[in-house]
Amino acid sequence: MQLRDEIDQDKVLITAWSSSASADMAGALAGCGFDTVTVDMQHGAHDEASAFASAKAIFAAGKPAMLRIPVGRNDLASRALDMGFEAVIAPMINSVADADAFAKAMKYPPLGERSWGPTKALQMHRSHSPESYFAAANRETLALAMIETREAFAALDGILGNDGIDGIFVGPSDLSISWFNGAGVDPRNAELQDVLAEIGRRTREAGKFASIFAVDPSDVPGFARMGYRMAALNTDPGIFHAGAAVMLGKACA
Ligand code: 3PY
Ligand code: MG
Repeated sequence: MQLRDEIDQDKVLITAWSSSASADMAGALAGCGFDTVTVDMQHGAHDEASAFASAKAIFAAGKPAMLRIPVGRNDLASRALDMGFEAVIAPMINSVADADAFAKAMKYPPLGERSWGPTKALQMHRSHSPESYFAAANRETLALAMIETREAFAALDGILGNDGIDGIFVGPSDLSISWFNGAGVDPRNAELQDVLAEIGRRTREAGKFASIFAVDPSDVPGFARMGYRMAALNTDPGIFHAGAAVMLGKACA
């Protein structure tokens, strides 16, 4: 599948973040030059219908679709793969047990307990027969565990040690809340950057894929030096605001 191919090339990928419950908007983001689009069911407005329609729209625009599930909704993780999403991001994976439960839902036996039924995925990925999809799915679809608390940081080696976890996705906002014991939301805090660097380095050393949410696009080159190979750039309202500011600035210059 497309996302695994691109990850294997070790490029730094940029994902758009779709939070408006609109497949049209998700498809439009896919046409804007991003490498992938992530549909957000944790904090975004998507429900299952808009998320699954978005997967089709993103795929139709030639890009791989990723889904962030709400906390603990591992049932939606396997369903997302059946609907053709190529990666699932699971928030608040704070322990080895959380990672195990997520990986079980994401991977077919012997790695996990994913149930067979990739009807829509097969419709999208026509190069696959049912047999070849089954053989490829555990490697080609990605389980990304969110590291966004002190507990998750403490459990990092155990989480990375699960063969069904392909990589991590860092949530720097929640991590800052947890790291500084609720003092505030401060994802760009200087002290936190060392923690982000350590997570990136240890993930690479474990041979796994490191990705992260960038609250500011200018942070991405630094994240790449820390070992991260995917960054999410803001949400669709944020992208609108930034684009509108540029256009209005030119029009009113
Ligand atoms: C965080 O920064 O906590 C996130 O979950 C980013 O989406
Ligand atoms: Mg978070």
